Formats: sequence, C-alpha cells, structure tokens
Amino acid sequence: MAKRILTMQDLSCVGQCSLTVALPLLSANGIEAAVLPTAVLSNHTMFKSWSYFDLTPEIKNIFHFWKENGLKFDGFLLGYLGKNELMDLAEECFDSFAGDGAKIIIDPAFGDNGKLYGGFDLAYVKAMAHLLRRADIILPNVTEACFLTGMEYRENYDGAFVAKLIEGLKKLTNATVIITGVEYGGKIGEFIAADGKKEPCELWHKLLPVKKHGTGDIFASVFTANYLNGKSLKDCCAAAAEFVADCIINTDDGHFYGVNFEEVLKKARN
Ligand code: PXL
Repeated sequence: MAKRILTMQDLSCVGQCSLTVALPLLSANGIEAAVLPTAVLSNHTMFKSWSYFDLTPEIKNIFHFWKENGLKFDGFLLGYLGKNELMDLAEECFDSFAGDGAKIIIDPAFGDNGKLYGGFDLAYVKAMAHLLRRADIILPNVTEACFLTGMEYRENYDGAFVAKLIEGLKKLTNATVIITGVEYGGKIGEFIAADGKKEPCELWHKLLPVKKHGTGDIFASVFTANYLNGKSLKDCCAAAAEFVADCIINTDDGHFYGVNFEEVLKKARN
C-alpha cells in the first residue's frame, strides 16, 4: 500500500505553490496525499494583491471527524501555514494522528531573498522556531535559517556561514537540518546535517541563471515523497534538486508566478 501523508499548507487558487504542487507531486511519486488546508488565497503573495480566507476556525472540527474515523498518517509535510495559531494546531495534529514511526517534515516557508513573505512578522518566525522542535527533518532556505537563528542575512557568504546557521538551528531542534538553496562559488546546493554526523554533507548542482517562485514547495514535495519511499537523505535531495532544475529549464521567461512542473511530469511518463 502507498504511504499516506498529511500535508498542511495553504491552498493558493492560482500560483503553482503549496497544495497545488504538493498534491500532484506526492501522488505522481506514489504517495497518498491527504490535505489540511490552512487558508484559501485567491493567488499566492508574490502577485501584487491577494485575498486570504483563514481556515483556522475549521481545523478542530476536521480533527473531530478524523478522530471519529480513526485516521492516522505515515508522515506530515508542513509548508506555508499562514497564522501563528496554526502552530499549536499542528502539534495537536501530530499528537492525535501520527501512525507508527510517522515522520514530521517541516519547510518553514515564510521567506526568501532576505525578506519575509507578505503578511508574516517576527512573531510568526518565533512560533515556527518553537514548532521546529517537533520535526524530524527541517528544510529552511538560507533566508529562513537566518530569521530562525537571528543571524543577519547576507547575499554573499561561504561554508563557514552555513555551518553557523546549522549550529543555530540545532539549538532549536534535534531534527536533521537541510539548508536548501545554498548559493556560492557559482553553484547551488543543499547542506545536510543529520544527527550524529560531525560535518554536514554538501550536495552541489549547476546554478541556473533564473529564479522562480514555488520551487521551494516543489523541492519539499519531491524530497518528501522520495523520503517516504525509503530513499537516503542525499538521494532525496538529489532527486528534488534535479526535478526543480528541470522545471525551471522547462518554464518560459514570461511565466512569472511559478514553474511548468506539469511538463516535466508529462515527459517523465513518455
Ligand atoms: O511558495 C511559498 C508560498 C506558499 N504559499 C503562499 C505564498 C508563498 C510564497 O510567496 O505566498 C500563499
């Protein structure tokens, strides 16, 4: 039987991010995807304006029926949640619905390029920093790692800076720390700091000349599906990074709000 994961993040009606990428990518990789939508947005917050309908008040009701129906999950993938109160609900969700050996994977998903996404503040960062102690794996990018540790964001950095970020994050959680989108020396990669290993494992890929929205969510989905399918951390990162690169290569310059991951899925089937 396919593993069943619960992914908790927003539903942006348009934008190729969060649930609209997690669902197809988890399914295409053989994982049954259940969802806990935290909010419905007209579109993601990289557009110039957006609506936001908060689903927090419905979540306890959903939990009630999941309990009545005896539902459990083999894993959890958290991304953009939206409101601070959702952190406590996420913990209640883990406590109530984790099946045997269920793993918790958290992408903090609150910022990029040195800035918080629209609508977030430092109180949200603090609540996320607290939630991370429950994770088995965390997937912050460099911006999120800086906010979570209180280190100043830098555009130019080196391996020593990333090692400091990891050290800071390890004070928040016992999870495996994977810093994504590490960029220096003309390459892009991940630093994987698993428990009990002295040095992080570095994985490097070719740096593409364009940046696109939603690629962090795609990375997290492909990473998580591979992880639930039993692959090593390194193989999960390699698969996710390769998929993201393919998506970027297959996206027209004019398509500003996301990547053409559908084309990559289609090619993989042919
Ligand atoms: O891709 C991260 C993300 C998810 N959800 C919403 C967003 C963003 C990034 O801007 O706005 C609503």
